[in-house]
Order: sequence, then structure tokens, then C-alpha cells
Amino acid sequence: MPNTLTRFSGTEIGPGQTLLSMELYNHKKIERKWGKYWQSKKIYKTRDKIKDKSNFYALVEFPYPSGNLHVGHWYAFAVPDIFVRYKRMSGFNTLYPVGFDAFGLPAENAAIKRGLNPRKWTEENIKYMKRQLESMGASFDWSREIISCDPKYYKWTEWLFLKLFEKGLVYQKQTPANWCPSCKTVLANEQVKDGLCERCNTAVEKKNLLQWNIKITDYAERLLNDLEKLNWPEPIKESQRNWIGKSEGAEIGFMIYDLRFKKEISKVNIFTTRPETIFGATYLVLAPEHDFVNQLLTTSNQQIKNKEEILRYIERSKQKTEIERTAEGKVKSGVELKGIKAINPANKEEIPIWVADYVLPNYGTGAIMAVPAHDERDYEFAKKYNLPIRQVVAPYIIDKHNPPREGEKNTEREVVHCIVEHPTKKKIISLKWKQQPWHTFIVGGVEDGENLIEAAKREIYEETGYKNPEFIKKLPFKIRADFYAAHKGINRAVKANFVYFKLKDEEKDEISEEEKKLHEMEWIEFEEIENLKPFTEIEFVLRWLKDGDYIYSGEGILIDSKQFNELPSQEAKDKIIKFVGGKKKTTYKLRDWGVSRQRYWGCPIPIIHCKSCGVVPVPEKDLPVKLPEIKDYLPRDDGKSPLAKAEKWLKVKCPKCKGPAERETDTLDTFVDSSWYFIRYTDPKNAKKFADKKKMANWMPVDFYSGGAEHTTMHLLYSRFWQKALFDLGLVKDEEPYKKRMNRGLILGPDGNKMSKSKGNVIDPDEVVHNLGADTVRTYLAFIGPFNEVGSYPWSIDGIVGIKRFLEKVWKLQEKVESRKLKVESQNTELESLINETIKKVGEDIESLKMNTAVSQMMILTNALGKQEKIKKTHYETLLKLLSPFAPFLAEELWYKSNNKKSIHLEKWPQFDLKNIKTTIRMAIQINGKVRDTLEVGEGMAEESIKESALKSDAIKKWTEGKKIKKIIYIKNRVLNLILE
Ligand code: ANZ
Ligand code: ZN
Repeated sequence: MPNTLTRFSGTEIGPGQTLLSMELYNHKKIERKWGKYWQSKKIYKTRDKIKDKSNFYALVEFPYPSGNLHVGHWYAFAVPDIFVRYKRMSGFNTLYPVGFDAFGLPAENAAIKRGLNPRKWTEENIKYMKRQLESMGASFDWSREIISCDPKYYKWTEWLFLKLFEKGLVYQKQTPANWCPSCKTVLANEQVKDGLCERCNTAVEKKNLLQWNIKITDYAERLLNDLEKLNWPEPIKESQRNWIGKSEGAEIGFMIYDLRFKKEISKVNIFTTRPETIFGATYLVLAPEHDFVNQLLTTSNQQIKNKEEILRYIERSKQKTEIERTAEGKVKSGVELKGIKAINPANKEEIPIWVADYVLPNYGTGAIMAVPAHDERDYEFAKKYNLPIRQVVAPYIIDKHNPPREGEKNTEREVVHCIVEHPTKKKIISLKWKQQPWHTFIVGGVEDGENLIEAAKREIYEETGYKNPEFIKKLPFKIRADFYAAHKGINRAVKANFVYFKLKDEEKDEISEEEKKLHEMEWIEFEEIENLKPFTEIEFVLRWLKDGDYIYSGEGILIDSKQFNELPSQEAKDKIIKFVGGKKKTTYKLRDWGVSRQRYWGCPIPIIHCKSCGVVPVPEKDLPVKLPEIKDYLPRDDGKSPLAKAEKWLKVKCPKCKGPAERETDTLDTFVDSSWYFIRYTDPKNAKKFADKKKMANWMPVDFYSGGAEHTTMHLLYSRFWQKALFDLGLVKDEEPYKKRMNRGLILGPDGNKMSKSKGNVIDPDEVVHNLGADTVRTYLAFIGPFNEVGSYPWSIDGIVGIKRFLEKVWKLQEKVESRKLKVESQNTELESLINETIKKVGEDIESLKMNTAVSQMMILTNALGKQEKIKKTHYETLLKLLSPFAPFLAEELWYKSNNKKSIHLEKWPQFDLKNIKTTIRMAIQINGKVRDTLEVGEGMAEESIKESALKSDAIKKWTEGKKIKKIIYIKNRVLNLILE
């Protein structure tokens, strides 16, 4: 940012104004002074309990010590601080703690790139950021600060990890990690850019390493169900639900058949959510990583004829990310396993087996039955490789206008609808029926022995005489439609096909007299198709004509499924699972949480590996396992963490057998550190426990948790899981950690784009604070829009200058405030009302995080006060109190100047008096439910007084005279309805 803002610093003096007696608003001086004073008086130090006050725990995500506070940090901490200060003044004992999420990759990268010690680097950053945070005037209780890389903290991270380990929630497993073959190192996901190593641009591979995992999947169902109980915004809950991704389906075994030896050699289990479609399963797909594929390729017998091709394919797919493999629209690829087939257990058909990477190894069983007629991905694949597509579920439609009649015979029939386009014009043929109110395509039954196209051509010829229709395409599924066929007096159960033709020319013959009697032909526009009737299948046809090719993936009625034909698909599920000997199975998308990092700068995993005892947890008395000081932070080229190079630290005695053993060298994912930090704030200094139960109970669960939308799934799910696991261990009393969660929005650069160095649109808060003051920045961020996840607000220079002006106006009011000697006499009811209204609105707005409208309301009040000759001291001080959460420094300064002796931040939030609020609304007055008059009444006015005024109105008197009122229906602020006898 160029220094253009400097011109706005200091107080501007308007024309003709002299400010001899009054000091200028000098934000620098004020902010420095009060910042220091609050620190020294520790006014934000939070006691665990205060008599007669309820506790309120407001949490913001603790920052990563990147070394520099950006505007996003300000938004994240300063705006919730307004809420916190309001809560505190409203009588809550409010905890607003802060700390640092201090482990992680950037520190280590700085160490590698610039030869800095990650601990020192982190400590220095923290020091710097603390100063910046203090400049913000946030009311953090710094005495509770926690730093996740402090051994006093991570001792308990280790301890809790071991509790989970003892409970069987932690296990080791060969897990693929990102591996750069050129740097010979494991990469974090953040270090992989477009599949390439961030450092050297080599294509990243997957390398299997033995890694630690936490069984979050054991909690999938609870994490899902307990969302119901939470007072969280629905979109956040929905993202978590999708992330957990519950699917109910079945596992079904398919026998594998060796073509050469003509025998079954194995069985593969597939997972499906649509078992009822099994008659349409025309091939089987295995993930490239599937064990059976591996087996086939490594055994010596020659079942598979194209091993080389398959190996090549597997290598290629290793380079793709999961998203590249599965995303819609990505071209699917695969290779057939030649030499073996699978047997479809439903119809005993031999079907081909493919290896394709659109099937993922770690979902379901890593194998699927492909039903191309009903699954988009399978369909795409089948078309590409020419595999059979067989429809087994038909959309089921009952004609609303013409439903089948009870007692009439149900006759089945296969029909074909022909959509016939004009040879040159964009028009199609429709038939107008003479005896029925119908308007249809050319339509008719398919006779025995006739295929669809033949039948369609015959119908076109019979009904229109056109001789040369050319087949274009066919809707890839049939639709089952039931209706009463009035012209024949029977119920019809029709399987409808749709075929599209274009006439080559207009050559035609005369049609029969019989046909002529039935209907006449018309050319209609495409837009008119939706008006055809009776024609309930229209939605499918319109979509087909508009979007082109698509398949039916919904529910319906079974066809081509032997004894299961005619069953609704839902009903058929269980029956078919039983028929093919499958078993029901619920699957989740959620995976276990891989917590191993082959990194130095993380919490050590407190495990010792012993040749004879295996995996041995470090005994509690030896915790914490401290990170050793090392010189070389580069990972080893076997993929191991740099800790593996710290020989002295590495070699230990086995705690069990005292034999030689080695420490685990992986460190923990930083999401582990942040899965319990909010608990530690309740008892941050405890050296004997991770937190005392009583102290936890003072604050947990968190009342309000504000953070970034990027943490909706990972951090929020991990910490919810962690809390549940601790709950099951009897270590905490609540099953959920956060009562309420809010995601904040985004502050964009002045150009409306995301702030980024490369775009040159980054606002440096330090500079703005220097020029305009923290109070201005805080109030500006509050003013910019409601504090919620949908907001994304561009930074506006004019906007922030406007806020500065507003604060200057407040500053100038001090001149007019009554002195003790000179009391302001007159009772200005208008102003009295505005004051009360403002108290009400500012409080309510802060409570609902609409800080922006709270600021506007204070602007209105400030202007009104500015217009007074003299300002009553109570009015002035009320404004200061309302403003104090937003502009804490300014409010404090003016408060003391107004002869107060204790901090404004220890004051009570002002009370409003509804009686004094003259907001009016128009209320409808009804007689027997009909509006006969409207009245201007005070908001929240009592029913009695409204009734009184209503009965005095002439418009109402006209109706009520001489009548008795039987009943009064009153809806607050809306309607008064008088029911007369
Ligand atoms: C047959 C079928 C027919 C399927 C049909 C769908 C529609 P959700 O709902 O997301 O859980 N599937 C199973 N395991 C898979 C894997 N490892 N990788 C990729 N796809 C896999 O998806 C479940 C469906 O996704 C399963 O049901 C399976 O395809 C596929 F008309 O089986 B289905
Ligand atoms: Zn041992």
C-alpha cells in the first residue's frame, strides 16, 4: 500500500471551526496509552467464576504464527471482540482466550531454506504477532495464552494421544504418502502443486509408508447423528454430513472365472448402493490398487494375458489425484483383465472385468459392479469402451389426468413415440386427435418380432405417409407409464420408448381413411412440445432434447430383471440382496485420520519401537517426549523424518524389556494439536493434568466459536471426534465441544479480488492502524457487512475514511456536554426515544452479529447529538458505552475525560426503556377478518391500548356501533381482529 492514507491522519478541522479548548483526536497517543494501561491493570484477566454471573466462552481459532498479521486476522479477532465486549458488559463472565497453533510446515521450510531454527523462527514470529495483536485492542486474556509447540502444552497432546492409543483408536498402516522421487522426500499436500513437487517440479508419486492413523471412522455415525443437536448454521452441518458421506448399500460377491481352465478361481466383493440394479451389471471394475489385481499380476500362472498393459495402466494412474480420477466430466480410462471373467450372481452371465481408476481403493471394497444404464460414470465408460448397456429400472409415471381405473384390466404394451423433424425447418410433427382432447407425437405399439426402429418407421408411414425418415437417436431408457386408455376402455401399463428422426425429404403417400378419421397431422415448434397431452413423460423428453444424452439414475420400477420385474426399486433392494447372497452394508466416505508426518516441527509421537516387544507407548512419567535440537532439517531420503538422524535422541531403552529400542520418528499432524486446545484454555497452567475437571466445567462446551470456512470439515470434525473419544474415556463431560459455530466471511482487496501478493492488492493492517488508528479499523471491519460466512467484502479506502470521520464526530461531541455546574434542562422526548432505540438496536445487532447496522445506528445518534446546543451527560455517556466494544480506545479516553475514574470496559451495558421508544408501525384493524382500518401504533404497544384507539376510529365505529365484540384476535405488531356477534 502506498502511503496515501497519511493525509487523513490527525483531526480535520472544518471551515470556520476553531478547536482552541479541545485537543485533537490523536489516535496514536490514545491507543498507546490505553493499551499499556489495560495490560498493566489486567482488566481482561478472566476469573474462573464470578458470583451471580454466568460464564460465557467465546472462542476464535488460534492463529498460525506466520510472522505477520494480515487483514484476515483482524477480521477474525477484532469483530468477535466486539461481541465479547458486549457480552461482558451485559453481565457475563466472558472468556476470550488466544494462543498460537505453532507447529507446522512453514517453520520447517524457513529452517530448510534460510537455515533458521524452527523453534527460534516460531518464537520470534509469536513475539512480533503478539505486539500486533495487542495493537488491535482485543480483550484477550493473555494470562491463558497457549502455544502448541511449548513442551508444557504438547506433553498433554502426547498424553491424550496415548489415551486414544490405549483405547484402540490408534493404529499403524501402510498408507500412501506424496513422494518426490527427485528430492527423495515425502511432501505434504500443500507442497504438491498440480501434481508436481513444489521445489523441483518433478511429478509426485505415491509411496507406501507405515503410518499412524486414528480411527475416526468408528465415530462416523455419532458424528453424523449428533449434528442434529447442534445450533449451527445448516450449511456447515450439511458440509459435515457430505464429508462423512453415509451410504447404505450392500456387499455382493462375484465369482471369478478362469477362461482357460474353465473354473472359478476366486471371489470379489463389490460395494453398491443400488443392489436392485444387478441384472443390469454388465461388467465388473476393480481399482488399480485392489488386492486381487495385485495377486493376479504377481502369481506365476498365466491367467492374465495382458499383464504388461495393466502394469503400465497402474503406473499411470498412480500419478493422478483422487479428484482427477473421479471428477465428473474427466475422461475415464481403464484396461480389461483379459483371460478371466466374473459371473453375475443374479443371472449367471459371464461379464468382463476391468481395472479402472475411477474406482477408488479405499471406498467400499474398491470394486464395483458397473451398471452403465443407471450410473453416469459407468455409462461414460461403457460408451467409450463399447460395453453393453442394459436398462433395468424404468422411471414410473402414473398419468395424473388419466389414472388407471380400479377394476379395469391392466394390459402391458411396449410403445414407441416418434419425434420427427422437418427436412429443412426447425419443426416437428404432432398429431391432433379427433375424438379425444389429445395432442401427441406419432405413437404406436411395437409388434412382436419388430425392433424399435422398424416399428417407428412403420408408425410414421401409417400415420403421416412420410416415406424417408432417418433415424438420429434414441432416449437411452424406457419409461413406464400407467393410465386409463379411454379410447379402448382399458388400463394400460406402457413401456414408452422415444426415438428421434429427421425426414430426408417430404416424399409421402396418402394415408388410410381409417387413420384420417383418428387424427390429423400438424407441424409444431419445439417450444410447443411441453404442451402436448396427455403426456406425463414430458420432463424426460424435454431434458433429453435440451441437454442431449443422459441416463436415468433415479428410482422406479424394475424391468428385465426376471422374477423381480414390476417391483418398485426400493422394495426390490432387500429381496435382491437376499437372492444373490449379499449382505447389507453401510459405508462412509469419511476415512481414518492419517496423523503421521515425516517432519521435524511437530508434536513427537510418544511411541517406542522394540524388536522384541513391538510398539511400546512411552510411560507417562517420561512425558513429554521433547523434540531434540538438531541441525539438519531435511527429511531422509528413505522418506523418514529428519528426527531419524538424531541418533542420540533416537536410541532408547525399551520401557518394557530394557533392551535396545528406537523412538518413533514421525510427528503428529497439527490438526491433533488443535483438536483440544480450547480445553486447555480453561486450565492453561496445569502441570498435573491436561485440564482439571472442575475448571473445564466452568467453560465447556464453548458457547460461541468463530472461525474460517476452510475449517468446516477437517478441524471441526477432528475436534468433535476428539471430544467424543475423550468423553468415552471419561475425561470430559460433554460429547460435543462447541454449542454454536459461525464461519466468518472474507475481506477482499480494494479491487474486489482475494488479497494476494501477486495481485498487489494486499492491505497491510499495521500501516492503516498507524495512519488511522485501531479503533477506526475495528469499527470499519464491523461496518463492512454482517459477520457471517456468506459475506465477502472489498476493502474500501473511502469507507474506512468515512469511519474515521464518524469517530472524529464522536470526539468533538465532548465540547457540548453539560458540565456539573451547567445542567441541561429541557426534556427532549424525540432524542430520548432515539437513545432508547439505539441502545436496543445496537445490542440486538451485536447479538446477531450484524455489527454493520449497529454502527449505522450509532452514526444516527451521533449526528442527532451533534445538532444539540448542549448534550446531556447521560446521553453522551450512553453513546460512549455503546461505542466502547467497537472503538475501545477512543471510548476509554472520552470516558475518563468525562470525569470517570474506572475503565468504561468494566461498565454495564446501558438499559433501554421500551416506553420511551417511539418507533411506530402500521397495524391492520380487522372486523370479522376483513381489514377496515389501519392504525399507527408504537412497536410492542399493549393490546389494551391498541384496542382503545381502534374503537375510537370512525372507520371502525361504523361497524361496531350497536354490536357486541365476541372475541379479539391479536397478533403482536401485525393485526387486531375484532370478531363481532
Ligand atoms: C451399482 C450402481 C448402480 C451404483 C447404479 C450406482 C448407481 P455413493 O452413493 O457415493 O456411496 N462405488 C462403490 N465403490 C466405489 C469405489 N470404490 N470407487 C468408485 N465408485 C464406487 O456411491 C456408491 C456407488 O458408487 C456404488 O453403487 C457404486 O456404484 C459406486 F445405478 O453400484 B453403484
Ligand atoms: Zn522391548
